[in-house]
Amino acid sequence: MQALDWNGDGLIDFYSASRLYINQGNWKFKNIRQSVGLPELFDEGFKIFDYNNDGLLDFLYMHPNYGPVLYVNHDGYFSKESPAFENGYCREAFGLNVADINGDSYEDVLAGGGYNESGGLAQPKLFVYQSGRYKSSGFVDGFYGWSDLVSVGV
Ligand SMILES: [Ca+2]
Ligand SMILES: [Ca+2]
Ligand SMILES: [Ca+2]
Repeated sequence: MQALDWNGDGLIDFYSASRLYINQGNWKFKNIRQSVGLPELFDEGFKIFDYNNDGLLDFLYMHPNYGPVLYVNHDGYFSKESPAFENGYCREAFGLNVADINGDSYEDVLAGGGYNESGGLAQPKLFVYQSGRYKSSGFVDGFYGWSDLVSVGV
């Protein structure tokens, strides 16, 4: 679950379990997921943030078999950006988070481990933002672990 002011009206909205709830005041919330083009999905973690710094919040989720999947916000409607991740292979990977690791003002993505293509335990992956895409980085190296062993200060 993530709480944020989706529409900038000063009231906190939230996303949880494929539902984007807009706060209408007086403790009333309306799910607008379908009307903004976001899919109904099973995720292993997600993050809503402005990936391309255009002022519109975008949606990133961890597909348990395919790795991170990005939906880009185009004037309030989302379209799947594919493939936005270089070497994004993940299987049974759990969890992701974003932080600007290299200080270029664009959020980078840290994805949990899971398994690699040969069936062994995968290292957590760091994807660094570069010109609208994410490039896999060797920054995270030398240990194996599940996503709950990884923490990024945000
Ligand atoms: Ca709001
Ligand atoms: Ca954006
Ligand atoms: Ca960055």
